[in-house]
Amino acid sequence: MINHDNIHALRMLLSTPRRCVIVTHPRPDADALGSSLGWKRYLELKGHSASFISPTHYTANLAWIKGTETILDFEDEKNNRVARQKLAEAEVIFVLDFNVQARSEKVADLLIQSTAAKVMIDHHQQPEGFAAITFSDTTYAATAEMVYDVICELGDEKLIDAVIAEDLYAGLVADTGFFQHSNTTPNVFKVASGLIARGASPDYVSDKINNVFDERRLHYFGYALLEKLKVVNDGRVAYISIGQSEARRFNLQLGDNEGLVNYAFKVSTVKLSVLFSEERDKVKISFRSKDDIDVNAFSRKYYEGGGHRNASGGKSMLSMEETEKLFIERSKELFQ
Ligand SMILES: [Mn+2]
Repeated sequence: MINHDNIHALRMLLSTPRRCVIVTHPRPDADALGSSLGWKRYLELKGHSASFISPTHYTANLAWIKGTETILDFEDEKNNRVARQKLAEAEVIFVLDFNVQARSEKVADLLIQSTAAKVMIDHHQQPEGFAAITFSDTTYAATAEMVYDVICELGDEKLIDAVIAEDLYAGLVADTGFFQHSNTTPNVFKVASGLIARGASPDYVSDKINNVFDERRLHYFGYALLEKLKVVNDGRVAYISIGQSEARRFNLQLGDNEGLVNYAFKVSTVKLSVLFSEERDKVKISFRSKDDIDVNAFSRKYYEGGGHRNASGGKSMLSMEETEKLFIERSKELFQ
């Protein structure tokens, strides 16, 4: 539910043309990009100026999302200067799809120091209380879904054109796994229906999100599933470990592991699936689970991470071998 006092405050804030900046989380996914770019276009249609800053690069697979050519990539030297200036001049800063300022990495200091009015639109757990206006609701499947409701509550549904609709639809289907995850609520379908009515093409977006491999990457998935997938703990837990030498062998790029962790659920007994990927100084971990297996709590407890109940991330500073061994033991407590 969108809070009506917040809508009123936001309407007041945007009642005159503003210099707006939108910031999302590092390594932005389709929801981060789609919701931010859709919101940016909405602000511009309303007569505001709006810049969108990504703290890091985004994966090339998401470049099809409309508006990505306008992104100020904070890791890019030329963009960085412009982004700093936009932040310094901003009257309103929108924080989308994340809720802890420090998690914006290299943008964090500037964001924290800024005296601009801050507005959070986010669906993750445990939001920080830094924003003047906080739209934070974990019953929303996607930030894009919230942005749609906020625009409608502001009375501007008619301003949602085919570009905004497609951007928001991309975020919505990505975060619901194309309406398959447990976060697929009646409101998700209501918003999807509204977005399609306003011009989003389900077949186009599906093709752009699902069919993005090159031959090398498909071979890599085949290798990972054939050679590296291990199913343990009476078939309930599955994991794949990818070492640095394998990453080199398959020339893995940012985003190439996207989706790999979900394949283990094709085994009907698997309730917890994990991807360990070795980096220079740590093992990066992706957790996915089914039903009431809470990988958010599990990752917070053991792996300096967190996220959602059924999808979270974390890290281990131990070797891959020790990480696996300890994980197999620890995971047993999730099934007691
Ligand atoms: Mn999201």
